[in-house]
Amino acid sequence: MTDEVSRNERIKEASDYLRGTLAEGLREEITGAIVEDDQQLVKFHGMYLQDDRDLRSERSRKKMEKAFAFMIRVRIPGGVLSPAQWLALDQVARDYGNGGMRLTTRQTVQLHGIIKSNLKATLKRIDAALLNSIAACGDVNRNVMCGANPDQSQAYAAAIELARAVSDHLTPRTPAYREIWLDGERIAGGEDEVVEPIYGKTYLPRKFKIVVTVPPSNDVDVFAHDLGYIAILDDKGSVTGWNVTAGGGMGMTHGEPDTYPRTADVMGFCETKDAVAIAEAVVTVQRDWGNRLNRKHARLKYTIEDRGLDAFRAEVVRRAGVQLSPPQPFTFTSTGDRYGWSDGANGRSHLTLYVENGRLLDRAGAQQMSALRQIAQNHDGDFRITPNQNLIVANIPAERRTEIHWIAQEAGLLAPWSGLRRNSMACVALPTCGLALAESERYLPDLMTALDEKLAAHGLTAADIVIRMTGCPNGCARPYLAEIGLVGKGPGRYNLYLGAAYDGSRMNKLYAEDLEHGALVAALDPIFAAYAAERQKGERFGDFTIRAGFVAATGNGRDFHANVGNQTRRAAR
Ligand code: SRM
Ligand code: SF4
Repeated sequence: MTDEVSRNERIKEASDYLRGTLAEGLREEITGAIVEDDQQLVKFHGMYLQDDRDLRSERSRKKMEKAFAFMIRVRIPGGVLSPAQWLALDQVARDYGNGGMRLTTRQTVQLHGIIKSNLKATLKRIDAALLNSIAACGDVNRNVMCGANPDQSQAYAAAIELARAVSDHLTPRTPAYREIWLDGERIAGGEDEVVEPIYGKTYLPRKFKIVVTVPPSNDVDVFAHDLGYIAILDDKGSVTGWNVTAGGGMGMTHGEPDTYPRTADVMGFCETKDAVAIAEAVVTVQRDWGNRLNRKHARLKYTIEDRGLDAFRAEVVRRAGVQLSPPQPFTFTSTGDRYGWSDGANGRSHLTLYVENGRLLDRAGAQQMSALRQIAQNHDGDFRITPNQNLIVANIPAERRTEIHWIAQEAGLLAPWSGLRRNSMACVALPTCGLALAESERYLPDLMTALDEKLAAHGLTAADIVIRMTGCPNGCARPYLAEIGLVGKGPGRYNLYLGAAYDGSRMNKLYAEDLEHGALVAALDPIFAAYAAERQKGERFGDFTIRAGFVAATGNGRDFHANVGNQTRRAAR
């Protein structure tokens, strides 16, 4: 490590609050790309420059520029959209994007395939729908997630209110977004602290992620995020306050044990009135204490590991000017979604749909974009994207239940029987993700078909087993919290992790490396057989793989890489 701040720090510092040369770059017609420094800055505006990796070699052979296009990630706190907003995004996706919408693991929508000359028009349409993409990416607080479980409407109302309050409070104040994308007038700059009172000129050392959840559902995977709020309920189901968690994160790099996924610590309990002040204090401590030299060591999880939780908590409490009392008891039961119909308030109902890997498209036999458009056109409730890449059509009046059920069924949006599929997630990976080492979204369905055959043979078709795949170790589908985690190592090859807790409280452990399709199925089949034959009543698959000695249990932080290969029992490979 050098003593020099990382290149991104210099780019931020020189950017004039995220302007850089983006406005000029947009006018440049010779290329579909933008210059390198602006590629970093545009993330703070919710966009990534990408290219279609399927076309790379052909275009290079023809000496053509890469097939550049942008991905836009919309900011949607708690994943809640009105029907009008849904329709606006659907229209934009078809007019300017690749025709589909990608529901993400953090409750947002990504639109892929938007060429540079259409960026402004796209963002103006998004703005007209009262949405934006400010800080959906970049070294700032990202989209704030909120548990989407529709069962507890009273507590959900408190949770979404907190998620929105935190999101609003931590949204960057720079007018750059309005100036560049919406043709806003340049507002005369003020003093630094007026422009960005919380972030300052160089924003945060790295991305920052916040979630709010209501037990017993841990659908947001609270322990995977920088900062989390767990609702504490009284016996009438009202929220009395929040346990605060800090220091979770999933990213790591293969072969670099100094990088590791980490589950968050529970720091203490706060009242609702203090929750936003705590968020600001956590963010500013990370702003000042976080590592700005090495981006691979810059997330809050490393700050807490380096400084210790006690010192971190003391500084947060000092800056917030409020107390954190000891954490209160809570119980999580799962990280999954509750599919199908559930009753809401005022005689209305919610329908949780299954969206395979979050990808919505009109395909032969499954016209999913069209189906959801049809539902939205007559809907006066709302849409909620779940943290598992699924979608809830919320607040449906009794008279529309049958029609909506039928439309969803026709489009293949009802949950399948397979317990594996119901509990699956895969990140985008190829062809758009520049960091992918292997396929993910395009491969997991085929792998699950092969695994489902094996599970059926062992009578486990309906067993709820959490499986997640990513195309690289960055962890975008939170694979280290899956009972079966699959992480891309190279083309067609994956590392296999086992032993996470079903409720999201414990990470998994590396079981086998570099497996291709056949080897993956062969590695898992005997473990399924053992699970079918030897599991105890109610025992989850992840817990079983530890008890049966296939992997050691993972504790926290650096322990993720410890005790790999110390298993007492290995399945034949
Ligand atoms: Fe992610 C980078 C996609 C959730 C950890 N992530 C990327 C990029 C932008 C690739 C890049 O930097 O060039 C991917 C764009 C792919 C594409 O073509 O669209 C990408 N991440 C996604 C999404 C779309 C996955 C999905 O299939 O749903 C998720 C969008 C979330 C959102 O709406 O905001 C997504 N990413 C996550 C999560 C899960 C979460 O937050 O709950 C994680 C792990 C949690 C965490 O942050 O620790 C995650 N993404 C990363 C990392 C590793 C960060 C680290 O600390 O090391 C990167 C790479 C980086 O930041 O350097 C990354
Ligand atoms: Fe890309 Fe890796 Fe994230 Fe998958 S996990 S979307 S391959 S960065």
